[in-house]
Amino acid sequence: MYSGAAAVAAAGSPRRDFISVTLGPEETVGVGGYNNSKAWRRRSCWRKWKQLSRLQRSIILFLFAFLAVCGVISYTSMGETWKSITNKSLDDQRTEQEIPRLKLANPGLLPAPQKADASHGDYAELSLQKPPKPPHVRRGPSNLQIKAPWRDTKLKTRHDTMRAVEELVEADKVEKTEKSIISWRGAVIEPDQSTEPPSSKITEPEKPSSVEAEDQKEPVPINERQLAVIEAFRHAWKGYKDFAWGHDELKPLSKSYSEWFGLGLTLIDALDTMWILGLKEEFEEARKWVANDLVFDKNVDVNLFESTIRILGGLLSTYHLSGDSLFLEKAKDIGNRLMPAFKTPSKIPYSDVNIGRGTAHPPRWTSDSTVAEVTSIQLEFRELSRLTGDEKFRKAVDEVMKHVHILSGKNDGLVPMFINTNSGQFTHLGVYTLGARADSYYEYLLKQWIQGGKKENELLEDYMRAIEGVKKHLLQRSEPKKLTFVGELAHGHFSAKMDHLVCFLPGTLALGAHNGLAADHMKLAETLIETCYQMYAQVETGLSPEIVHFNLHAQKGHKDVEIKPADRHNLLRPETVESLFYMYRFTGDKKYQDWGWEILQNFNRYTRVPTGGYTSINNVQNPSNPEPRDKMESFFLGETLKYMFLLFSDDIDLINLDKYVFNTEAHPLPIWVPA
Ligand code: DMJ
Repeated sequence: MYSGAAAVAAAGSPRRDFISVTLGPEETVGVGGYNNSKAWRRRSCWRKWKQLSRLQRSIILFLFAFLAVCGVISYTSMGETWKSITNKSLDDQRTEQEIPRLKLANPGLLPAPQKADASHGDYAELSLQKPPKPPHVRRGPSNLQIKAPWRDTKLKTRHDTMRAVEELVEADKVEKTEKSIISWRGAVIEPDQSTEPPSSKITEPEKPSSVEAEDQKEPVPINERQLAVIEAFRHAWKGYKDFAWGHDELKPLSKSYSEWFGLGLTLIDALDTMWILGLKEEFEEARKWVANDLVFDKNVDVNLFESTIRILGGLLSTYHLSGDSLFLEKAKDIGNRLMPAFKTPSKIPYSDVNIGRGTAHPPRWTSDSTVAEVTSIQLEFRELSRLTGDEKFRKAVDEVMKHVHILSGKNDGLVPMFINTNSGQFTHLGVYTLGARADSYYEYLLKQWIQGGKKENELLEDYMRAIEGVKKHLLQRSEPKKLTFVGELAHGHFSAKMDHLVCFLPGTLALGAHNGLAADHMKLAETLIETCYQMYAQVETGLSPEIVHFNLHAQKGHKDVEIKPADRHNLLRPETVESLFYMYRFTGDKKYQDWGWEILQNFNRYTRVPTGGYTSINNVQNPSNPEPRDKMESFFLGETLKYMFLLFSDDIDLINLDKYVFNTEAHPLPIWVPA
C-alpha cells in the first residue's frame, strides 16, 4: 500500500504533498515551485516550533486538544436538536391527520328497530375526508409483474398509520407492539417466530408476490369509512376470539361455536383480511394458532370445494401477502390431503374427502357433484402447482375443465347444476341458473384465463359464450323500475327468481371488460349492480334477502322486489359488496362507495351483537325483530368486510387488480407473469 502511494506521488497526483509529509524522502522527488514553496513553509514552521520551550509547546498542544473536544461535543448536540425538531414536526402532521379517528363509535345494535337513513348514520360524527381523485384517473400503465416486497418508505407509512389507529383504540398495547419486528403491512412477527422465506426447493416463479406496488408514490391514508370497517372487523373478531377461538364459526348469541370441518375455518378465512386491514396483533395471534394448533391429520370429512376456496385459498393468499412460508407449508399439506377426491371413474372429483384417512366419496344420496364446486377449485390448485413445482394439482383440475369444455348438455354456454362422478355427464338437464350450484363456474372461467396470462383460449371461449347465453335466456326487466335482472330457466320456462349469489356477476363482467373483453359487458355490469343494490334498498332493513323474485308486471303498490317467507334470511353474504368494489375500482364513481357504506351501516344496525360478533338473520323485512340466527359465517370476515375495506379505499395498489385475481372466497392470488 505504501509503495503504491509513493508511486502515485511520483506520478504527480494531487495527493502527492500529503504523502510527502508521511514519507519524508519524497520531498526530494517533488518537482515544481508550488511543492517546493510548501515544503519550505513547512520547514520554517517546524524550526519555529523547535525554538519554543517545552512548557509553551505543552500549552499550545493542550489548547488544540481542548478546542477539538469542544468542537466534537457541540456538533453532536446540534445533531440531536435537529433530529428532535424534525421528528416533532412529523408527529404534529400525523396527529393532525389522525386525531379525528378517536371518535370511532362502537355501536352495539342488535336488535335495532330503526330504519337506516341513506347518509352516515352511526358514524355521522366522523367528518369524511376530502375525496381524493378517482382511482381510474390515477391509474398508471398496467403492469403484470409480481413485485418485490415493500419498500421501506411505504412500510413505515403504513405502520405509522396503523400504529396511530391502535393508539386510539388500544393505547396500552402499543409499547409491546413496537418491540416486535415489523413485517409487512402491519403484521408483527417476533424474531423467534418468523419463518424463512420460501424454501430453496421452490423455483423461480413461486416467490411470494407481496401486495405492495413498487412504484414510489404518495401513500394513500386510511379514511374514516375504512376505519369503520376495521372497527367492525375488530368487533367480529372479539366475538370469535372470546367464544369460538380455533373453531369453525362463532355463534355470537349463545356465545359458543359450531364446527363444520373442525379446522378453525373463520380464523383461516380471516388471515389475509387482517393483513390487508393492517391488524398486526390479531394477525400475529392467529398465526401462532396456525403454527401450533392447525392440524390436518384428522379423521374428518371435508367438502372439497369449501375447504379449497376457504382454507387452501386463504393459506395461499396469506403466504403471498406475508411471505411467511408457514402458510405455504400448510397449503401444501391440505392440498395433498384433498387429492383423493379426484380418484373417480370420470376424474370429476367427489364432493367430500376424509383428510385423515385419504378417502373420498360423494354425498350419501347421489353420485353427482355440483358443477360450481368441481369447476371452482382451479385457481387454488393451479397456484399450488406453480408454487411447489408439482404438476399433479394442476393436472387434476385442468382435466375437469377440459372435460366440461367439450361436454354436451349446455345451453348456449350455460351449464346444468350437476355432474356425475361415474359417467362424467351432466345430470338434471334443462335447468340453468347463475345462482347456487352454477355461479362460480362462470366466475372461474374468466379468472383462470386472467390468472394464466390470458392465453388459455378455451376458458375465454366458454366464458364469452356463457355471457351470450345469459343475455339470450336469463335477462329480463322488472316493473315498475325496469331493473335488469338475471332469472333462471327450467325446461324452457323463465323464472323471475334471482339469488343474492348472482350479484357476483356485475363484478366479474366489469373485471372482464377491464381485461379487454366486450365493452357491452361493462354496460351490463352497470345495470346489474343497480339491481343488486335495489335488492337491499327496497327492503325494510336495507339488507338483501337470500333470494328475490322480480315483478314482471306493474301492480299498484308493488315494488320490483318480492320476497317469499322462506327466502327472507340474510347470511352476511359478500356478493353485492364484492361487485361494488370492482365497479368503483374501474369507474371511480363514488355512488358505489356510498351504496356500500349504507350496507355496512345496516349490517351494524341489524346484525351486530353487542357482546362481540355479527349474526345472520332470518327476516330482513322486520326491522324491529330481524330474528338473529346465531351464526357468523366465516365469509363475513373473509370476504364481506375485506371487500368493504377495499371498496372504500382509493389506493388502486391495495390489491392491484392487474396483479392479483381474487378467488371466489376473496383470497387474492397472483396473476402469473406473462411469458
Ligand atoms: C362463499 O363461500 C363464496 O363466495 C362462494 O363462492 C359462494 N358462497 C359464499 C359467500 O356467499
